[in-house]
Amino acid sequence: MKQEKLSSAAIVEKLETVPGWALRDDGGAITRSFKFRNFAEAFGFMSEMALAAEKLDHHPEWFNVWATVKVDLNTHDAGGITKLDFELAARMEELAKKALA
Ligand code: H2B
Repeated sequence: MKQEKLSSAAIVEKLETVPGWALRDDGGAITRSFKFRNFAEAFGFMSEMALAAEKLDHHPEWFNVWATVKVDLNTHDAGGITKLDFELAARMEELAKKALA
């Protein structure tokens, strides 16, 4: 399904539903850094998220060093940020909460 690029106002509004996420400085993605207890937890999160991302057919741009996973989400097909990015962000929040519980 072709996704519509969200307006800046819609992005600001939707960011309130995913605490911890922010608009990247260049406005090209929503971004968040997750800090886990160790590498195994960080990589476990990435493994589980990879399967969820594949199901959604929406894939994160991310960077891992030891217990930190830095994530940027956008929709290159739409040339901006869409509701799919917020769906993936919400899924990440659920999973990260579980990992840190
Ligand atoms: N992931 C992200 N983050 N943005 C996209 O635009 C995107 C994707 N497009 N995963 C999908 C795959 C597309 O390339 C395929 C062809 O459906």
